[in-house]
Amino acid sequence: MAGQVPACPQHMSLEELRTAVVEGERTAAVAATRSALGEGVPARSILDDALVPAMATVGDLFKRRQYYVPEMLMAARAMKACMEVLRPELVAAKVEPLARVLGATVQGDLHDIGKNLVLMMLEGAGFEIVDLGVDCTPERVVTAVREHGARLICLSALLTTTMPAMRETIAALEAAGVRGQVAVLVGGAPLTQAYADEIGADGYAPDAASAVDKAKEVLARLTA
Ligand code: B1M
Repeated sequence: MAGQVPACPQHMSLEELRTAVVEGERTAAVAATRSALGEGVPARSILDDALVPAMATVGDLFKRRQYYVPEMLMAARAMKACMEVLRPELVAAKVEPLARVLGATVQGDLHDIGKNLVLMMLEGAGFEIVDLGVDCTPERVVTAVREHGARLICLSALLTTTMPAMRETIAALEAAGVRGQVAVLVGGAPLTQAYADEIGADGYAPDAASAVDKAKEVLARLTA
């Protein structure tokens, strides 16, 4: 149309990608990721200019109670599917993640929906995730910290009976002499800030969206 500046195709596909992720449209999101790569958009730009802002939008919508867990899960799954396409390109381009994060549901606890959501939101924010799964013993967390050189551990508990395993995990990190090199973030329905303080965690987040902000905050304190 006369007088109209044509939209840059690269910006168009990133815009489509952001929308598809926010709306949890996995197939459309993966197609937009492939098309952006095909147009020569660098993987780094797809991550920084589409996936990370899309997940930030999802986090905001959740905090404002316009999104609930199902919408957030769908968006996170769309983002994860795009990351599968992007990961080899990011590795090839030597793109450094913000930090390596270990995630685990503590010993005795099999609930993993909340933990998975937290880890997906963190991945969407640019962190590298090592998921240790459920029923994770303190010893396994210590071994994984040594093995992966993680800077942040995210511990989740859904049962009042498994909350003490968080304290035991922190004690095991101290006994192993690695507590100083990692920040510990805790969360889960029965948790409170007061309990996090009592067991010596570095931070507590009530939901997956605020876990991203808290993760950045505790990591900044660790490096300060
Ligand atoms: Co279980 N269960 N469950 N359960 N279960 C609860 C937790 C319970 C509250 C149900 C009830 O009685 N009303 C109750 C706990 C009571 C208590 O401890 N006070 C309970 C019980 C008792 C049990 C069993 C003991 C039942 C039995 O066998 N008699 C048993 C225990 C098994 C075990 O773990 N050893 C059990 C088993 C199960 C299933 C396996 C059947 C299944 C889990 C499937 C799975 O996770 N793969 C299950 C489920 C689904 C639930 C409910 C219904 C839903 C939990 C959930 O996924 N919520 C739950 C009742 C309820 O919550 N309405 C219940 C959705 C999820 C997105 O929320 O995990 O809270 P949530 O995560 C949130 C936040 O908490 C936060 O962010 C997330 C999203 O914003 N968050 C973090 C979570 N981790 C975080 C970490 C962070 C930061 C934020 O930083 C690191």
